[in-house]
Amino acid sequence: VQNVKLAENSFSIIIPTYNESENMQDILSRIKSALPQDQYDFEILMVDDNSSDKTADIAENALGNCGRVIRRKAVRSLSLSVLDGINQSSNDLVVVMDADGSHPPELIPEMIKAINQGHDLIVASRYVAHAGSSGFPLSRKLVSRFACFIGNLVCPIRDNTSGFFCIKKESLNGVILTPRGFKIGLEVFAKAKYQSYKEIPYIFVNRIKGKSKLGIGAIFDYLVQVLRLLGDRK
Ligand SMILES: Nc1nc2c(ncn2[C@@H]2O[C@H](COP(=O)(O)OP(=O)(O)OP(=O)(O)O)[C@@H](O)[C@H]2O)c(=O)[nH]1
Ligand SMILES: [Mg+2]
Repeated sequence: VQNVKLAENSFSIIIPTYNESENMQDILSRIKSALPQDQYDFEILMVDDNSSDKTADIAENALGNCGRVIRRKAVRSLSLSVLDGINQSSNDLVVVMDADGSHPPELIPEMIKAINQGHDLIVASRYVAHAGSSGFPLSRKLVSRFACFIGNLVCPIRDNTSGFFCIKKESLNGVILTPRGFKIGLEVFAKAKYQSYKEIPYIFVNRIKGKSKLGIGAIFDYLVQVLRLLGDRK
């Protein structure tokens, strides 16, 4: 049957934002084109950390009835923003992705399909066959590879630093997430209770507009996070 909205095609898209005004229109129009409203039933939750460039206002206008903006006023944190979004979402299934165009929303239908085939967690991955990244300098590639290598100490997912994933919220029931810094993905992949997961290949495109928020401190936070997750396993 075509053009029938299935209950399993209902989900929330959580997008953390910090000073992404230049990327708002693009990402929202790509999401809307990738997910025809006669097939998918979704809400978009942009979780903005009090951006100074009016990201939240621009997002609100562009969203229309497709979703809403959660305006955070507390301590700035990408990870806690994603958790706020998950907590306030009204569907059992959530997709988490970046706002800067690095994560192609055109992959979402494939992610939802894989969930409907019985997986609890889908990770959009740069580190499986037919995947990769474009526009990354070698230094950034090496840091990313190394981060995933040590991330494998606490979870089997190859692209375990991915910020583009889809998860059934029931996998997080009773799980206490205490992410530090940037990598909510690693925290979720290491702690969530999922029976089966799948990594789906995609090409990560380095941001074209706007500024990176990833500082050197993020690397330190990441190492502490991995050590803490290792400690939790003991
Ligand atoms: N709410 C919130 N969102 C953030 C924060 N820092 C970054 N973001 C958003 O999280 C996503 C990922 O941040 P990026 O700066 O793109 O990090 P990255 O992809 O690792 O690095 P670049 O692509 O090089 O910038 C983007 O949508 C950002 O706007 C934050 O402190 N709070
Ligand atoms: Mg980015």
